[in-house]
Amino acid sequence: MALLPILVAPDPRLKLKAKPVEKVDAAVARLMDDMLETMYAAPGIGLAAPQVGVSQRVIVVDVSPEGERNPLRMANPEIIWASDELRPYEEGCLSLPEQYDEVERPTRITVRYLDHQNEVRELEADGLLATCIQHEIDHLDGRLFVDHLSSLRRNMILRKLTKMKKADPSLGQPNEAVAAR
Ligand code: K1U
Ligand code: ZN
Repeated sequence: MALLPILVAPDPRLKLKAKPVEKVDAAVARLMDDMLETMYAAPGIGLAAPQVGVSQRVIVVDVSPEGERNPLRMANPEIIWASDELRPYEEGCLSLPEQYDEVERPTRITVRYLDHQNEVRELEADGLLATCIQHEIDHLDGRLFVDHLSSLRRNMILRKLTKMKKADPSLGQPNEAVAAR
């Protein structure tokens, strides 16, 4: 398995709509495993392929408490039902380091996807799992959590990150650059 560099916004690759996976073959299953390793190392509770520069509809999620692991690997995830009830949650994002803000999303969802063995599955999710899956599917459509905020707040966060990247050009670069910090 391999650790993959995570892109930091603003980056045009984070704004693209990712392409559906035709089949979860060995290469896609390997990508899922590398993304999980990268997510656990970050650490994070989710990761979408565009965040590691791969424009494919693949996400991984694990919202288990520390010390437990229940990884979910999903290709072509689709929300087929969402509750009218919304819940606010203070979100973070590995592509927006050190930035947090409240986003409201449906409390409960049903998601259909292909698992790491190319089997079609459906999952009913609520709470943090539902929030995280929706955040990751947003990445596949080129949307970041800041796109749910006012343009004033979004631009403030993106300007801060532009400054952080200027001050530390290794942010979001491959691991050799991180190791050299
Ligand atoms: O997509 C991402 O960038 C990952 C992101 C997922 C997420 C967080 C919060 C709400 C919705 C989606 C993160 O994992 S940010 C880091 C984080 O939340 C966390 C890190 C360590 C322990 C617990 C949480
Ligand atoms: Zn994110």
